[in-house]
Amino acid sequence: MMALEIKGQAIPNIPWQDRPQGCDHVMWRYSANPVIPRDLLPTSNSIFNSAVVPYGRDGWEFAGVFRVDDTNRRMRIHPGFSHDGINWHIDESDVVLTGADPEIAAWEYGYDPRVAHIDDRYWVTWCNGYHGPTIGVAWTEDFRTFHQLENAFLPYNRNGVLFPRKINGRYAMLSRPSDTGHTAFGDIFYSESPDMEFWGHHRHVMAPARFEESAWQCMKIGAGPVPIETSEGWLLLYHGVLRSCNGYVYAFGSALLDLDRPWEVIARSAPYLISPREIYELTGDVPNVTFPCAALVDAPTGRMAVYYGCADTVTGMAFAKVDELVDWIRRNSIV
Ligand code: BMA
Repeated sequence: MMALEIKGQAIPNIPWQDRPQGCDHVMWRYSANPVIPRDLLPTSNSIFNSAVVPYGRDGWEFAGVFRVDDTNRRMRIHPGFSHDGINWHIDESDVVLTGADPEIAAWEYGYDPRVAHIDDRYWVTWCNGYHGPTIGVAWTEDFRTFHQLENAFLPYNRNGVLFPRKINGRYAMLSRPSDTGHTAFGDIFYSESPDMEFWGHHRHVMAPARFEESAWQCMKIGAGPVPIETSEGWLLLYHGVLRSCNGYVYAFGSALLDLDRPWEVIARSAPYLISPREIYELTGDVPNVTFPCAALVDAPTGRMAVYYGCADTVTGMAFAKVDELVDWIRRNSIV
């Protein structure tokens, strides 16, 4: 095994479960999945594609923003807090956004949030309704008040994911241009910004894979959790979609991106890490969906805990060791 350095903080209390006996997969599911049930709130229809970070404040150890679809089937984002990263206290009301131009602030819908801790702020990006889906941006220090900026891109765009630090002096974001519907295409692009408002320097990162090579990611792909910085490159988890005779199937895999030029792909896994298999991934409001939006990493041990939406209904967790994962990507790369 290579000596891999992980740039990030220690999370000694990271949620964790050892790889089960007899399992030889590089990533394994939490045995008590799902960790967040659909009806945790009195008015929730489903709680899934959600993002968490370490947060040692107000007596909590972790905080996050959660995709909560309510019983009107409106898509909303709610703050949540946890002592152990597994049992969550999610606010009944959705996030309070302040400071935006009223034109932008008019709330249509918000879903699939990600959170990046950059310097002393937690930056939230999400799929924000503004004449179609685009990328909303806000920052918070306390997960109570969220300061909203301009939308990052023109519609239509989804899966906006910030890097956890500036790259070459600018904020950096991955995103996936799309359409107004259930987009049947999609590549991952990279963009830079000096101020989190104006985005440019757009670069192509990855297209869907060739069907013959890696079918689970042959229709569209989109960035998942905030990338993890390692000495081998940025470790990216991303979802990929296959169109079966029964509809879309959402699995996820991973790639390594160049540290200084993250639009250059060093390696990319041909096999998936997780694909719908368990009953809570196979059945729900949208069957056959595993959709990662966050990963915690304890830098000293390389333990990684991934949060992923299951069948657009509940939230599950999976685990891996970062050094084993990087090694696995390199050994199974289609690049
Ligand atoms: C995508 C997004 C995700 C969802 C997925 C599967 O377009 O809406 O939130 O998990 O479809 O329905």
